[in-house]
Amino acid sequence: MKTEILTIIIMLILAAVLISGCSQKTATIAQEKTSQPQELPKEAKAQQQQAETPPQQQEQPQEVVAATPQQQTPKSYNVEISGFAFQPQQITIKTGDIVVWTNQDSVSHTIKSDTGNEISSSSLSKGATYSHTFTQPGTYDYHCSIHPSMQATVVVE
Ligand SMILES: [Cu+2]
Repeated sequence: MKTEILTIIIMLILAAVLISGCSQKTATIAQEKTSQPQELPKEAKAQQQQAETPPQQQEQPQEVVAATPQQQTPKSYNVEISGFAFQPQQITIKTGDIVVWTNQDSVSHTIKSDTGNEISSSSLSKGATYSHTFTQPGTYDYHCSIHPSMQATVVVE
């Protein structure tokens, strides 16, 4: 009798344990199912898409206004050598301008800087020319090496 009762009790306990175990299992499964939020993945997806799509930049290309440098085209100035004199005796030009000397005398002349050798021509016979481009501002005094009394000046601004 005692063993029968015991076995019944054990069986009951086992059954109880099994039932409770099963119910617990199902309960956890149900919990797992319900605990998975169904809306979150959508939101996450939307956020991802937002992150992936590059922000539309409304940057309009700035108009590049090219600064037009006021570069003056070099001018050419004529100096006549006539009557043992430079004419005009003084000229004022801009940096980059050209001076062209033309000997009108039947006598040969030269054009030489008083100091330095910015201006230095060979001996110019009648009709010959000498030209020089002045790239640096300054006052350039010059003379004829054959006739030192022939003196003149180029002022470069
Ligand atoms: Cu001379």
